[in-house]
Amino acid sequence: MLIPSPKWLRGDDIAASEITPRHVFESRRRLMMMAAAGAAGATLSPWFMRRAHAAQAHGAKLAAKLNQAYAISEKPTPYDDVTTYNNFYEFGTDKSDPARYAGTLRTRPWQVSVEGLVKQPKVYDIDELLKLAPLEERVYRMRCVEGWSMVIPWIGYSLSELIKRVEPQPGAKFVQFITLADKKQMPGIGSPVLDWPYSEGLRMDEAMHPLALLTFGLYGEVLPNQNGAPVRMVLPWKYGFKSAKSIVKIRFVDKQPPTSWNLAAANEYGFYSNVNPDVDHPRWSQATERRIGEDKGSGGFAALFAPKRKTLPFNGYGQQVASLYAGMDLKKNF
Ligand SMILES: Nc1nc2c(c(=O)[nH]1)N[C@H]1C(S)=C(S)[C@@H](COP(=O)(O)O)O[C@H]1N2
Ligand SMILES: [Mo]
Repeated sequence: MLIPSPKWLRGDDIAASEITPRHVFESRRRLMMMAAAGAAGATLSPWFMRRAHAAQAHGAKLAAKLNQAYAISEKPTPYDDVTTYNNFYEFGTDKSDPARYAGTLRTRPWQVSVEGLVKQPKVYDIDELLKLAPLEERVYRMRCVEGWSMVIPWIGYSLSELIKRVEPQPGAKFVQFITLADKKQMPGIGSPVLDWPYSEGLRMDEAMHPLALLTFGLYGEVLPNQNGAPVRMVLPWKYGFKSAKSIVKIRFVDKQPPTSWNLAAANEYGFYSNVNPDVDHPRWSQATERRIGEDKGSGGFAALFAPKRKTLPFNGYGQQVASLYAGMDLKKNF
């Protein structure tokens, strides 16, 4: 077990491998990977000892006009929290792993294959996809299934813009999103934490909803690798894991597609995964959340000491999206 030194607690960016003998460190990592299987983010040591705090390098600027319809009064989460406290299991299961290890991801050249039941299937080059529709800045609340939340100024355009162009066939009922799975670029792919490639999905009407954002940037810049560069989904009314990162395939299908977290633990992670304070996770309540960055202190204690907030149905987007689920039992269809 790692014994925290004061330096470690201050969050200085020391790899655990530097202060623990290599074989101990590696077996600890293996244990954590196993503990994480079936638990989005569960690990053996408290996360606050592992939070990366190094200020993050900034990416290339990405121009976009703020869409006032999606501007909210809540304060955006600081950039350094958004880019160092991440879930991206392809780079490891610690919150700090993606910021540490995602530098190996090559985001050019990059293609996204839009395929399946569409009249105009096409392999898009990322730079063509980026220019398909005007980029907008939208400030969305994000709620992770683990009980923390952020407010992030994303840049992208509605996924519906792409869907309209590829002309779905009448048989297309669902859309599947598939992440890159390359062992050489993604150290986490070597561990069987999830079924790779990471797969997610939406019903067609959900995918067509204007809130569903095909996302290329945040905070006025291209997406940092750890946040899902060069293109990801952002679905603010659903738990964070629905928003697949670093997408290489968008597939139109007739049946509900398999999704990675549902395959890992079907009783814990449903296909819909709409944010719902009334449906608890089998192992914890979903009634409240802690907003990352709202703590008063400094160092690595952001989520621990941030005040609790009430979680809202559909993460506060009920007015826009509740009608998609009219007549459905949301306790069964969690
Ligand atoms: N490919 C892939 N996409 C993913 C994940 C992942 O592990 N792999 N984690 C999900 C989870 S659990 C969350 S909360 C969000 C986190 O996005 P962020 O790090 O940009 O805040 O990404 C989601 N998308
Ligand atoms: Mo999450």
